[in-house]
Amino acid sequence: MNHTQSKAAFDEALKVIPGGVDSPVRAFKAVGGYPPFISHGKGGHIYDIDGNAYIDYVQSWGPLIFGHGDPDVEAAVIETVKKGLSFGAPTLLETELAKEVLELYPFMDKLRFVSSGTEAVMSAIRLARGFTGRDDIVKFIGCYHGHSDSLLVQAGSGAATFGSPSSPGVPADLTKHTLLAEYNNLESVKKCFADSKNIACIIIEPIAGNMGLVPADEAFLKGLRELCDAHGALLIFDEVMSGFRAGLNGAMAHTSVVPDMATFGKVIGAGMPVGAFGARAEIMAKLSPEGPVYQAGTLSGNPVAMTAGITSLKKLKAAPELYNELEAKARRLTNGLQLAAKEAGVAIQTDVRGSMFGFFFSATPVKNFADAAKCDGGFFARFHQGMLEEGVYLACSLFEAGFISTATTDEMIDATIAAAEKVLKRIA
Ligand code: HOZ
Repeated sequence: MNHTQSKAAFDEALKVIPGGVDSPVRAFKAVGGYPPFISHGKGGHIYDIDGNAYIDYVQSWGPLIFGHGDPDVEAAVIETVKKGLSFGAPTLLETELAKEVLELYPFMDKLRFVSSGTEAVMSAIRLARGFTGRDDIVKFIGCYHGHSDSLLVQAGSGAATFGSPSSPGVPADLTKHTLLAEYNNLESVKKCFADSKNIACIIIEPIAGNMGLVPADEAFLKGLRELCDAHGALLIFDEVMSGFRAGLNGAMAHTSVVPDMATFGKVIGAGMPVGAFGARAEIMAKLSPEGPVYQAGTLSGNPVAMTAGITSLKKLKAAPELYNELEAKARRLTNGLQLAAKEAGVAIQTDVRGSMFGFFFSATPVKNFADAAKCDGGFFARFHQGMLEEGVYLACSLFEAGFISTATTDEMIDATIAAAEKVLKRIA
């Protein structure tokens, strides 16, 4: 594969943008080499500026459940664009998308839209603190909830990838209110409640996608619910990654545990910048202008973004069987990866939740960040490089999940498995 144009483009970007990218993971630092610069995407493929085609399992880190350039989303967005890009005033579209989401998450009465997952979680935490009148929060090592100060503590995703899970620039005065616990380890959460009587909330990715794909055990989630109830704290499900991905109602399709609040991003905007957070009316009533907890955004509820989200959610609701098909495809892929690894004598763990999949080159199951961090990053990097050269675009860190879209065909998956067989045999 020729990468001449991408290399030149990256060198040029490095002169004017830190690391050449606007979000760190994109720089491919963890896997080496130059990141392909993307010219366009169509269906299950992306194309770089050198003309190389890749089967895309990143799908813009999750939002594109219908793949690139879905004709329905595209047409609806274009119609809305013609009416105006932004008004900073209410439109009918916000109410429409709110109703679409609330119908899928009956424990929530109200929802507020923001412009990113980071904003959604940051605002949800403020609301939880305002509602309970408490300052401390419990977060899990390896979960990533965006890059706001309180949450950038032992975080997954890019923060873990670059070895700075707790970032400089975040005052210790702020992070002292973030209590850390181990994912899937209830005792570690009990210890937090023993240490502090000031816990406003537990925030968790019920299906973690930022330390690779690591779902929470049902008994663990039930234990969190009980602890929150016993101590008057709120349980927040961060569904920025799993929302409308793990199932039509996200992680709720996989657990009987009902949280107090949920946060969203990615699929809710179908590729446009959107986030949202919601809860029952009593909690949302504390939010300005109904209540005193302040939160705002000029572009919040942007009409173009709302349109993309409405079109996407309506399509998903009209064909909920899509989730079975997506899951079947994800399993076809992970089963194939398992066979390819076995043939090459490489240990692998795989998991699937709806259209999300994950794999770890590990001989033992991965239940938390410490397990994930034991995996050989160098081996992952060689696998990633090999797959890229075979035309398969995987997330460029072992601390990320993969995504299947409705445009990902069985042929693409079989080609991916064939590529994995070749690469694993070579690098094993
Ligand atoms: N938050 C995304 C999912 N882990 C990664 C995308 C990014 O950091 O740019």
